[in-house]
Amino acid sequence: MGENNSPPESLKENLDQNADANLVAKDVSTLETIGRQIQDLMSMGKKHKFWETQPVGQFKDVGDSSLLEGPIEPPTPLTEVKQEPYNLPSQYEWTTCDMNSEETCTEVYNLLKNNYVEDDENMFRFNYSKEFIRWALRPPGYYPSWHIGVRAKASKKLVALITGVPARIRVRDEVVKMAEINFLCVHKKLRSKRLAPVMIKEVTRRVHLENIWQAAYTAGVVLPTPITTCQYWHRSLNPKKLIDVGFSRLGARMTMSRTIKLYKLPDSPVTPGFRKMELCDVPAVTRLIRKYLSQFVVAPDFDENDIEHWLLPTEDVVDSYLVESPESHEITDFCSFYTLPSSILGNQTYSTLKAAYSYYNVSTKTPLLQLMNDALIVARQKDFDVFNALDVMHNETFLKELKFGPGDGQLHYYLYNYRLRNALKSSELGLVLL
Ligand code: MYA
Repeated sequence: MGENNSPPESLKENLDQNADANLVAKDVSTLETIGRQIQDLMSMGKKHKFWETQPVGQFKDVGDSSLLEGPIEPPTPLTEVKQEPYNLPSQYEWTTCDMNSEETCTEVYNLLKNNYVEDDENMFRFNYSKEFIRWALRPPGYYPSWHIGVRAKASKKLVALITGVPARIRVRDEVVKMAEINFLCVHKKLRSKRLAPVMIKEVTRRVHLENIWQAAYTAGVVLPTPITTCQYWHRSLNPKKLIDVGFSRLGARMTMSRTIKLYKLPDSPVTPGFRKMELCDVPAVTRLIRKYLSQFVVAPDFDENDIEHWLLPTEDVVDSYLVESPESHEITDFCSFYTLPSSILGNQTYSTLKAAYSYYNVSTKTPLLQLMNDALIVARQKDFDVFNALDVMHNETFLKELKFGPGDGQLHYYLYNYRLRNALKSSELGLVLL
């Protein structure tokens, strides 16, 4: 993967861990985690020819308490923002991907399906569905100009992508307009040609043209400088398939039938009043989530339109459940997950791993552990193979107890043109990017 050899986002369990998930400690120093730490340290020592020129926290400034928190560079007058696109190598041209067009959506889908993020052993590759991509790229107030593609001039084939969507992100007590950058992808045959920096500069230019000067993004690679580093945890729902495809391994002294029994779940949710979220719940869910997210250092500032878009259930894209008190009809708890399958590369029997990703969860009356156990139960009912969660927000309080095991990769969170005094603990982060 270009010059950065750190692993991408975790797509599978850390197979060096004991598969008996409730015995696994997060920071056990396996060879794999030590190897990762060495790689990360090497990345910090190495030159980042592009990132060193950008307004992001630089490695040399880590720990310098004289630097103030907030924007690194002030905005420039809009008239001073470059009006023409950056130059691409002569065989390529910019295209704006119209996500309302079925045809363009299919092209974007195919580019990502064949070239997007893989685990470090190339066993799995994210396979975002078309509906998911449309949902992710058309939130309230989205800018079509931020859906940027690169085509080969001769064939018109789509060979690269970078996208942004607008978001209001609160950092401590300041709400900052930002772009969330995602789906940076360069066709496998065009890697390591420094196309990514041009694409990042082009999306930056187009974001600036909308008078927005900050961005948030995540990556599996270490770049200057993460605001926090998270770990993925995985909860087997279909252990036999996960073992068959090499996602998990049978634990020491475990048989298949003991493993299946270990991960067995009740047939239906146990919490009275647990039901699917509906349109009429948007105001109550917005109040619940806003209040909950206010405790984290970095979190989205959702309004009702955002909640309707990001959390109202959409088939095969996002699922949301809440607890309505049977007595008072008050909405007291909420949980959600999004659907992101991965292609299984080179397995005879299975082609897709169906994964649910924990999204935003709030507990006020139902214990979080019970709420998330109900989320696991509905995910199992819906035939997901695995339920994934980052160690953000309060997730650490249920991961081990609900038999999640640690993943093999880390996810680093970044802000562009915004400095934080110190890195955050993952539990101080209230933001989940797709
Ligand atoms: S994260 C998902 C990224 N995608 C993948 O992992 C899919 C598979 N990989 C690829 O398609 C390519 O390997 C990519 C790099 C496209 C990733 N984020 O062109 P190159 C730096 C940022 O020769 P390639 C996501 O989508 C690298 O350090 N920079 O490399 C969020 C080096 O710079 P430097 C990255 O391998 C994206 C330079 O690129 C990443 O052909 C957020 C090498 O370029 C990465 N994931 O292509 C983007 N990987 O020399 C930033 C490598 O300095 C947004 N690099 O080390 C910033 C905010 C912008 C908006 C601001 C508004 C105000």
